[in-house]
Amino acid sequence: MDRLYDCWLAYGKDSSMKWAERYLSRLCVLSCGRVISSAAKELETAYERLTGNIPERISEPFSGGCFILRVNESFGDGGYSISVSDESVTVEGGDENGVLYGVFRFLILASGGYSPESLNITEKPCYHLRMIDQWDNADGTVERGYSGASIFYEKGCPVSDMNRLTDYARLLSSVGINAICINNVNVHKTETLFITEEFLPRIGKIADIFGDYGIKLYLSINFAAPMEIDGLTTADPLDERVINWWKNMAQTIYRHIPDFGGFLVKADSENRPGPHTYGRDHAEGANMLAAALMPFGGKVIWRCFVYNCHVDWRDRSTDRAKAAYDNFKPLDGKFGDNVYLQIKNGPMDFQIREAVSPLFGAMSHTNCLCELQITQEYTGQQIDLCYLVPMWKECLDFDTYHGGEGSFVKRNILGAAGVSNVGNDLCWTGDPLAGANLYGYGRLIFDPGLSAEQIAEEWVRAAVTSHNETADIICRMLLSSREIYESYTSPLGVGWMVTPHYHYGVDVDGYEYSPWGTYHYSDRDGMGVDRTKTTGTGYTAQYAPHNEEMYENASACPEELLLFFHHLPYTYMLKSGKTLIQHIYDSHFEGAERAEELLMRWRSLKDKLPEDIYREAEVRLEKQVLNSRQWRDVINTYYYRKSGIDDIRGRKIYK
Ligand code: GCV
Repeated sequence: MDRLYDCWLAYGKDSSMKWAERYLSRLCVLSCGRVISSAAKELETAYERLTGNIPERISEPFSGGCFILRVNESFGDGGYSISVSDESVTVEGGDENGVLYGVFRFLILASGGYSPESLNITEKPCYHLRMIDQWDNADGTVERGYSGASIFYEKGCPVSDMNRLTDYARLLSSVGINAICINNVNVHKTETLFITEEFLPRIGKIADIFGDYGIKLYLSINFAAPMEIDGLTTADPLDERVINWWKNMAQTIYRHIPDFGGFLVKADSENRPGPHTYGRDHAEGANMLAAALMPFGGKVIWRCFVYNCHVDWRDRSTDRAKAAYDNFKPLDGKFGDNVYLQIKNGPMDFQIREAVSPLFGAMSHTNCLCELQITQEYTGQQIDLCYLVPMWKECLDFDTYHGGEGSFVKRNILGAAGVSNVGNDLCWTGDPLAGANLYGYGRLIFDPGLSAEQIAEEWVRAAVTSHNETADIICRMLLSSREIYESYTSPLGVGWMVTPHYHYGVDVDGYEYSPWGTYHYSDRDGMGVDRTKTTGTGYTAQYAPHNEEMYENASACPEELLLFFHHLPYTYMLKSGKTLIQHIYDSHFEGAERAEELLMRWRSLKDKLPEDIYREAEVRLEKQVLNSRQWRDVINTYYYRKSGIDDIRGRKIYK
């Protein structure tokens, strides 16, 4: 066992574990089932790691100390209660998953140094769908993966050694994840065949592993599969042959995987096939698949990341931010009961700062999920430190005002899907500190009311150190990291300015004249995208009136989003009393300084941290310092050259 590999399930590496002897030496399992068996096994693993012994299995509670597991339906699906007394710990779950979640919760917190007496906890998940999306490909690569190769596939096939997948299932279920889609939404040739007899036996084995931890398996499908697999001449969702093809396919899948979750679909997006080819809309496409899965209880998760990626930058009237709403709002209420629309948190693409998607709350007659990106595509690629929970909370806490004040995104959705940041690196997430994002995603969608601070603290204590002062410093590093990353990258919500395709590092005009629709429109006088109704693209009108007004007027618009909504002169005066150009200079100088401070703070902890965790993170923080300097100098020089305006503080800008 290895500290890096174990992540937040590193029982007993750190602190005194008297509680283990007291509660874990006897195990009393009063309900049965495959997920409860996993819960019991986890307790055995923990006890063995802590003490070197195996707990005794007993059939009745024992007053001299024991750990009791049972199902008690009153706690609801996935809900649980932990009761700690002098003699015992009792975990009762509303179902088997609830028991497993309660066990993990106790173990994570107790091994993070929280006293067992403080762990009388009753919790219930806020959403019934808590999903992870893998962007893994059959050839072993991971699209937007920064943590090594896929743990699911190698050389065109699903892996046969299930040990790593079992440990992944443990990590995910320990934070309440109950669904996983195991292949990339961009479905290529080999993955198109995953739904066929050729691959289903092997996919079924993976489903079994995750099923043992209460996690349902989903597959991303290719909308044109009937043509590619069986040579049909069409994939038209209203064509009888196509309808029957998918019905037969559903039967085949469920024969192999009786608890199969369903399909995840990226259609008519970034050159993927979809119903538009046949003059059909997204509802017609999704409902056809949903009807095939319905008899088996399966779901269709249909992505709203639909936009034209072939726009002409000369045409100022098109706006990529408007695309999802334009495509889906007219279809509200037309989707089947087992269809879920998966909406990215923002209308563009997982930038460090963008507005919240106007689709949330606007689709009041449709099942909606929020899609969050745990993998740090645009947010530092697991090199630069960026704890994402504060950003996700902003989205979930956003008041859409559809249905009046208090219509928060978190109340408009039925669950979430997070794009995984995991690969076959020893520590799973490239940067060990990026483990906080995987942990944080699960915890946050179990209970969106949790604070970013609490989640960070839990994770640091379980995964890095339970030493109070050290844990506190790391928490503060995490909590400041998003702001730091934002301050040295693209300013005030305008986004992008990254190296095209690769998306790490600065290239201010990299996408400026490209077909992707991601522009900042900087000229000699000013910058930003005018998305107002009055003079711009009209995007603001996609929000409920309260938010529309807020975004429409530059003076009411939250300043961190100013350039997302407005094109403004460099001399525009911000509320801080600084001009826009001065803000750009200041934030970039400060951002690079603060990145360096992160490194210094980490170095100050060298002797207090497990060596391997220290080393892996240090290398990355060093790279972050260089990256932040490059961003600082390129952005400052670029805007100095455009505007001809000096930094009033006379700092070094390369001219
Ligand atoms: C999986 C962005 C990413 C793509 C990703 C796409 C999506 O465009 O750069 O790699 O494709 O989003 O979410 O479908």
